[in-house]
Amino acid sequence: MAKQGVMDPLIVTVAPVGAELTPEQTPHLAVKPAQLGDVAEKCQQAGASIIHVHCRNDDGSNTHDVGRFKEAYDEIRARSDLIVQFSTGGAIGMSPEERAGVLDLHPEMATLTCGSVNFGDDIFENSFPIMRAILKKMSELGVRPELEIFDKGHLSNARKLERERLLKFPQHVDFVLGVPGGLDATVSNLCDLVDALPPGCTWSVAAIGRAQLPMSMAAIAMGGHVRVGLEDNIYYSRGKLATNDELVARVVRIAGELGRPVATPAKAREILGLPPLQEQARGALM
Ligand code: KMH
Ligand code: ZN
Repeated sequence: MAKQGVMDPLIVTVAPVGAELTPEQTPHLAVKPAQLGDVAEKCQQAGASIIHVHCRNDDGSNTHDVGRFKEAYDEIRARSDLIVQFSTGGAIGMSPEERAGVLDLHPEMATLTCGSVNFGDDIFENSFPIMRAILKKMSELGVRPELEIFDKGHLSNARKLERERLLKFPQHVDFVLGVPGGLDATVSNLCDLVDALPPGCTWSVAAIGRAQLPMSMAAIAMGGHVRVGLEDNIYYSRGKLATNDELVARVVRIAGELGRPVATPAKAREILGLPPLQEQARGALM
């Protein structure tokens, strides 16, 4: 995995859907697979290289139905080269088996949240048995994890999984900051987390709500990568709803001002050590 620096290409992940957002909150929530395809195309044009995928039923409710994820994948792949990263976090209340079921489709990447965390009034449960089961399935199926870190102890948990030989470092890590119940989205917390990373890891920041823009700017300046999108923040500015591609375009513009080019999906695969798309036996998902 490549070492990252302040002039290196920036990987922009777009997280357009999530599990918490409702269609009542924004008209820009992609509910149908074809809408996700449209978002993927627009976000790749704007400079994104990874799409983090959750799916919805037509009525907007959450689903981790494997068939729905396959439809979403096909729509995304028909209209973009983006690295497709499935969520194994799902929604609060989903069973671990349901969350991990989408791995059967052999996506290039999927998330692994590295510990339980308060999540508003709920608990996002990621006990060691849950993490081990998801990770075992990922390594059996050759799916690359992105480690989701909501709190500093999640890094300790990841190291424990490494000691258990279920995980090898370096990995690509996403710091999810500002979730009510998780670590606050501050630059000093981010610096602390980056300092605590095992050598060679690449990292990005996903900050919630109005912290998304300033924390993205900090990550760009520090040589990290960024995640934007409606899963984490639905506003472009105070009171003005955003589209996913507008949020991508803004961080790309800011990165350009700071002298950081944007990674194409092919470049992002190279940085992350993923095989090129054309070499993947599963150009279409199984
Ligand atoms: N919706 C959250 C409970 C992930 O995608 O891996 C979990 C989540 C993390 O969004
Ligand atoms: Zn997610």
